[in-house]
Amino acid sequence: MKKQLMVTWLVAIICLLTAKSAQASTLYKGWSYAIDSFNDSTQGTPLRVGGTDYEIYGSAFKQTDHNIFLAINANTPIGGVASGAQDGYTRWGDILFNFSGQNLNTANANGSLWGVRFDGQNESGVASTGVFKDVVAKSVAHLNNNGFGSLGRHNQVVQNYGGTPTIGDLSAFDPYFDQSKQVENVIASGTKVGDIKLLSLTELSNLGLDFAHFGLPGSQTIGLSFDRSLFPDEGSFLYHLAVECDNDIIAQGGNLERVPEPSAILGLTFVGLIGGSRLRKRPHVNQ
Ligand SMILES: [Ca+2]
Ligand SMILES: [Ca+2]
Ligand SMILES: [Ca+2]
Repeated sequence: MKKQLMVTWLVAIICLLTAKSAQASTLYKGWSYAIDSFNDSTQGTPLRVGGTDYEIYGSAFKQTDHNIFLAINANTPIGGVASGAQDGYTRWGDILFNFSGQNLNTANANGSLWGVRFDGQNESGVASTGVFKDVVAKSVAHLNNNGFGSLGRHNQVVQNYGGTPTIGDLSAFDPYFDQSKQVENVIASGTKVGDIKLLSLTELSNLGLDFAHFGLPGSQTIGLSFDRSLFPDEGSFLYHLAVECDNDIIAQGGNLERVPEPSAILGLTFVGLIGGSRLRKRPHVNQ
């Protein structure tokens, strides 16, 4: 029994180490941070690169027993900025979570993405803000004045203008994204599972969020939360978020940890008690 227990613990420790090493994000005061390039957004004619209204600097993720928290540091406010877009504004896309381990094209074709819509005026295909499952995503970049036509072309132009394109935890050229097309940035369709709550700067600060620690200069800090139970019980994920025009994109990887249920804790205690009593009895059996 002791040997079995030791093997179980070793496996658990190895799994934990493997899971941690797979994350490129930085953990600080309970939040996991992804930092994006400070100079890989584009805007306007003549073209400006870096530090524009669409610049995304970083994002952060936090899980507790009851909530999931997400935060973004960028220059685009909720509600967007007036632009040459067909609807007159370039707003935020939706946050698109992938738990499948597949690249974005495959997961999207399977309708297995999850989405979080927080900008109620954007060009998402769903009617309200909230958390959505069974999501198929689409790109609205072409409707929002993106003349680049593809992620690869945008990356190239940023480089030509002296910028360094990245996608948060990922390289700008990571095969997760299809370089030959504009990246899907809003929910096309999905099933709503619950609501989100937008958080104030004070609430975020009280939760330990600290973008300043990483020197992020974005004029906007956006934060939201939703109930932990809305998301899958466990598993590693990658999410990405772009402005509607795809003129900057960030991605962050992480790991959802299963929340121990009170009954499971009681069960473990019970097993432990039985195990303990057997161990104590063993010397008597041997005698
Ligand atoms: Ca950026
Ligand atoms: Ca728009
Ligand atoms: Ca970027």
